[in-house]
Amino acid sequence: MTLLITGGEVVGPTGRFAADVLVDGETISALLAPGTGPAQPDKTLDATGKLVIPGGIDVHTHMKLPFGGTFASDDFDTGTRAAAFGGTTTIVDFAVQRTGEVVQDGLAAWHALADGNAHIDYGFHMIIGGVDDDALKAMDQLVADEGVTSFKLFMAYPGVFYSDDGKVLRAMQTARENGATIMMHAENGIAIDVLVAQALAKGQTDPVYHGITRPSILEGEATHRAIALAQVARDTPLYFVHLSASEALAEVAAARDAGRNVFAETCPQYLYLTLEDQLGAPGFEGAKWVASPPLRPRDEPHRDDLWRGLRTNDLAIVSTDHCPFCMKDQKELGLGDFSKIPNGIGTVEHRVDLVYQGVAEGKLSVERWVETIATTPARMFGLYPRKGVIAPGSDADIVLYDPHGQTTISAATHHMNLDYSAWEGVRIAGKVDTVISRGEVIVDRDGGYHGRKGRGRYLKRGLSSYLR
Ligand code: DUC
Ligand code: ZN
Ligand code: ZN
Repeated sequence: MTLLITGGEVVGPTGRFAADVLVDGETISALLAPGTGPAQPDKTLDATGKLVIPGGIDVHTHMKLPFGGTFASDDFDTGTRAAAFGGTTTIVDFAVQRTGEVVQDGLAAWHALADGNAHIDYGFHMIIGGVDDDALKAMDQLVADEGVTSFKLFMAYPGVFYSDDGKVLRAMQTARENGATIMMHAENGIAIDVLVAQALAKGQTDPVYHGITRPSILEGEATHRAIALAQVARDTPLYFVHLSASEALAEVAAARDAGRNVFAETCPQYLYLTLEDQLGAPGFEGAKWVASPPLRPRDEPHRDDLWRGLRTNDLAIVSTDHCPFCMKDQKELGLGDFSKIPNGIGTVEHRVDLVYQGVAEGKLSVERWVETIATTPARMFGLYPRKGVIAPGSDADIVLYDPHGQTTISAATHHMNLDYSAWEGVRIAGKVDTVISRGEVIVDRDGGYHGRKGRGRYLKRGLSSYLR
């Protein structure tokens, strides 16, 4: 089966250029001068006026994450189908080991959730919630045998996922030996828990206090501490997830300027939304935007700094931290006590569009958009060049994007299993036109869906391309 994509503008690591793309089966076989492709391919797609980009790669999702007595509302079926509609053709989800659990059991549980259910290809990181001798040995085994080459640690959530500094250091030392990347949730959870208890004692129970009790300086402090610990662990590769604060970005930038193996991502919610406008919405509505780290104050420089960080590569990637909880029966668990609101926002369907809106507003170049949503995620997490680039030999994961289209986000039209949208009414000056996964058109120009549950494959990942 050959597919010829004609007339489009391909965007890749070397820039933007007019080319036709020839797909043979599941992979890209050639990039051709426009009009020079085979006369009779099995199928042709006209991409005139469209950008032809590698399928989006979201390296931070939480399908079915257990949290606060409930589970994230998207599973691998609903969540990866929604991702496909939004132009994302690969996710890397977080398998979970909690204190006292066997790491390999957590990984097996995640395979059981995904196997036969995913619509697009997927890999796993592993959350290590209980660092001990067995967990450290398991990290070696996952890197060597399972294609899991990155491990998330939490400096937040004492009693749930939290690792103290000694545990963080031991996991970093292990990663330094086996080549893995440590992914860090950097917030000072011990101090935050004190502030939370004090707020609740004063009767401050509304969702906005979730943000007020997690000040940005405590993300900056934890970021600094993690960088110091990684230095002690002989410069372990360290990747900060969901970076939200100027103070944290400054720490990352300083470490990178000093030549350290430090990287970071941010998420759309931190680029656009604020503590006052969303988390501070009247009544309980702010619960829709309770996530950790929290949305930051409107009048502080965080959002501008994050966009700048994306331009300068101090922020390498935009992922979503997709962790949806419905208002009904889930977010409602925290009525009258913000600390019981399950933490998370659902965005897996909208990331490609939301970062493109930065292009439309002149904040990012088209090339940088593609790097931050597809190419760098693939390189950072051992999927390149199979994913993240339009090149001969790569998987034919391709999105045709219409830079002249319009998208309006709404819970009425989204595909996530979520009874509200954190992005209700947001308009994007662009549109996902056609989505191809391993050579198969899974979303067509009219929004028709041709994918199916179970077609997505597990990806064994290699080590980061950014390290020797
Ligand atoms: N942050 C969230 O908002 N949800 C799940 C885990 C996390 O770190
Ligand atoms: Zn986190
Ligand atoms: Zn997360």
